[in-house]
Amino acid sequence: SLDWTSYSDLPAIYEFVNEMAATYPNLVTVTSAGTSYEGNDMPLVKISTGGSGEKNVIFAEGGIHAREWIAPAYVTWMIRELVENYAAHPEYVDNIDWYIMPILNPDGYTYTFSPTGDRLWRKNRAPNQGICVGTDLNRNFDFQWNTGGSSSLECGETYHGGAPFSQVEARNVRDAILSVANRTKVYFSFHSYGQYWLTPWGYTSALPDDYQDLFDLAQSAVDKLTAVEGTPYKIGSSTNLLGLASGCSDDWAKGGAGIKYSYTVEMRDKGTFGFQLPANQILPNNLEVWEGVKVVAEAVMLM
Ligand code: 0X9
Ligand code: ZN
Repeated sequence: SLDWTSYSDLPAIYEFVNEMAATYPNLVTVTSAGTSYEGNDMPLVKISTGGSGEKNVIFAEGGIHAREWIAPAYVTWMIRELVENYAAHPEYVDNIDWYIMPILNPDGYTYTFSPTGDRLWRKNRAPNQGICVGTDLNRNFDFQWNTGGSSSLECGETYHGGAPFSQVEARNVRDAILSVANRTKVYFSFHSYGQYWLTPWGYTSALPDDYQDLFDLAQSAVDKLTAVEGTPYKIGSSTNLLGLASGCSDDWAKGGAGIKYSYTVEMRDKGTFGFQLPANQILPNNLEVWEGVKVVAEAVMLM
């Protein structure tokens, strides 16, 4: 199993999710949401006690940006917490079906682990027309695609791709979300870094009609997160806190898939280590973020 004292490579993540399914078959089902450009699997982990098939869903994912290693490290840890620690808080799984994708950009992630790759790679690894490789998967979603805050240059770090959903990894996530969208109350996209709990929109500085609902729940979550050891998080819309960025998964989850509570969580730190967060911060990060996620889960039980 993983121990979250170091970062795990792609094979270790696959081994972990398969081991969870084998050890806890009554709680965990692993299916494939599809494969990446390079043919790597994109696992979809369902955590559920079964029953009616009508339960509210929380959909959570991490690793859309290759270099943000803390994202898969958090999401895999949350799988473990829900499953191995089920007895400590059965209500979260008894009342909610969790659909979790721990690694949305397996090709890019592998590249960040490779001695011949690049630790700070962000995009996927599909070639473009020219010499530059990769699309920013978090600019490739079909909601207000290419309306600002993304690059039209293939070599750009935020290249939006040749068309909305041109990238197979983005299509795979889209289809996984759509398969349960009618009962999904919350979508979480885990990223780093900066310590922000972000709401839509990213394509405009205007706020969604129900912004106050999203803000209030985020505030309750961040209160508990910060209470653990004082880590400050800012709450607000992506555009207002980070600037325009269109074609992101969170805007599509809300505006395209109709999921009301769509959050992007930018975890530790604030730039001291940035994307290269030391491994001894994985567990402290995970413990505090989990406190926030639990607040959201409590709310989902009442929705
Ligand atoms: O720019 C991004 O894709 C995210 N920040 S990161 O440093 N992890 O790359 C923020 C995305 C926020 N959501 C929207 N702008 N819609
Ligand atoms: Zn990111």
